[in-house]
Amino acid sequence: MNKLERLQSRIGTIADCGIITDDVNRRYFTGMKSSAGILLVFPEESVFVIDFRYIEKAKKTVRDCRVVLESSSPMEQIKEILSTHNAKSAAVDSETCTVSQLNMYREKLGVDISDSNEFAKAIREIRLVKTQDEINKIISAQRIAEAGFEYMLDFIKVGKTEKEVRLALDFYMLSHGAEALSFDTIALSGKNTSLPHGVPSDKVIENGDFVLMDFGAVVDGYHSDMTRTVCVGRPTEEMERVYNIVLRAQEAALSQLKAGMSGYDFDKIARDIISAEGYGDNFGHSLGHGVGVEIHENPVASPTRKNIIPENSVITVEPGIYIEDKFGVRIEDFAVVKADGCEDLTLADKKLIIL
Ligand SMILES: [Mn+2]
Repeated sequence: MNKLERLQSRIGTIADCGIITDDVNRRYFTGMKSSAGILLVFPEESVFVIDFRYIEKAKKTVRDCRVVLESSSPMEQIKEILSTHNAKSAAVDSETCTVSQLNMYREKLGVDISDSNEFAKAIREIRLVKTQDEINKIISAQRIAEAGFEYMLDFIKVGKTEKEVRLALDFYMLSHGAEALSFDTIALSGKNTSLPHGVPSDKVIENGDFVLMDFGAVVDGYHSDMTRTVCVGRPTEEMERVYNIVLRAQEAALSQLKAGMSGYDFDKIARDIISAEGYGDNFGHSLGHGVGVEIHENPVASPTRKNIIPENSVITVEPGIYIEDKFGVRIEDFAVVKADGCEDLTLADKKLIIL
């Protein structure tokens, strides 16, 4: 079953039809990027209503559902499609449908509109488990990011600013096959590395600085995510010790990751190692998150979540230690979860690199 057939097989227990209108889920199920369009999911088929700007491409590329040109009165058209399928009810995706869309459907479509979380839940459960094709796209994105990291090892020097590092890395990824960046690249140096999600500034890299880069590339809608912390010049004894604690926590978590484990237990592996060294309060974020058509998706690995990490999900492993006004270290890989372990998708070196 393809992704859309999996959703079609579940829609019947939720409503007679599911309505998808947000860019991410529409692209996930149709395989086509667009800024408009409505995907109607029925048990027996799905119908993609798309306007003139996209119709030629949709007819050529969309294979898993019927493609229909949007008319000048789309609500009337959708009402008609619902009636040919004898649909008496429809469900919206409660995570992305706006209140005004919901009101419009209730006013114009003439069927019962369900705003329960069931349809959203079904979509997220399907997205949680990746197909090999999705994993291949994620790997392609990761290979671009890693090449960018290698390039940066030559680029980073005393005197460059954080903004220059960020621009060089972004330019590299975008000119080597990335269709977009996974998120605003984080490039920090020295004291600024203690800010887990700091913003690149005009600060100049100095001798003895850590440089932390958190970045990713997007290929065919699929994201990658990695973080590396390197040192420019000699690190202090404390910097080296903290780096190696984070590395040990990261490698321990990766080596024990396997399907069926809870996000809580997975997070705890790294957190216990960091806490035992006295840095528990300096690791103030969760260990990991899912990655796919969005940069943050399920499964989550955090001290507050008991969700199960299933086979063939993709999750980041990113412990960190942040010491205010001094420095921070984060090391992030991401991996495909398997029944008896995991496949690390990140090949870049993790030993402390001194430039
Ligand atoms: Mn991440």
